Amino acid sequence: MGSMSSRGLKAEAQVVMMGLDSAGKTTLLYKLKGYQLVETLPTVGFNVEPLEAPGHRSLTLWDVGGQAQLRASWKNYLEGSDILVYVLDSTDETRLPEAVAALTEVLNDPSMTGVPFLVLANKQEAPEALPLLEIRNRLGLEGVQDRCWELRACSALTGQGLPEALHSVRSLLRSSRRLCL
Ligand code: G3D
Repeated sequence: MGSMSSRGLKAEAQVVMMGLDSAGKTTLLYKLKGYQLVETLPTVGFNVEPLEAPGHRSLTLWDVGGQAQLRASWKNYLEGSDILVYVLDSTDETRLPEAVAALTEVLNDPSMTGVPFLVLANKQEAPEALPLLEIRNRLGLEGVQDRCWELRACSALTGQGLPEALHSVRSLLRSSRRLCL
């Protein structure tokens, strides 16, 4: 359990969705519900959402950043996660460095070693959104070679890019560390 070789082979995948507050995580979840992929379970403090799509069973939603105290609690939930979905607000250039720093911190957590991740550049329908290429440059993740990752544009508001994002989640879950090198 939790070994590299078991990741991606389990019938059920633990998806962790993170991002700064206001990145659009909650909106994204509600939009996905519109696609009838998500069913909500009432929870306290964080959301655990069983996804009805094959191969997806649970999703944990966390605001990263914020106080160190909260950070300690989200770290507990990284253990056993199969994929990280990291949501960025493409319109918030001011907080982009903070968002990148928080992502880096999550990726460097020992329990995230080798776990694939998808960065969603959300709010792309907004006229002031930073272009995807710009965001790619600012992420500075081109050197990441120890795991598979993807960057995709989306809008939780319009639903643009969400089918492609789900496709990426599935293919990243299938991928093994070896295949990405
Ligand atoms: P969070 O769960 O990550 O904290 P929310 O973020 O889902 O609560 O979204 C924060 C704000 O961003 C909300 O606006 C929401 O409507 C907006 N938002 C989310 N996704 C998009 C998007 O794709 N495009 C645009 N333009 N806005 C989006 P409010 O005004 O309710 O605070």
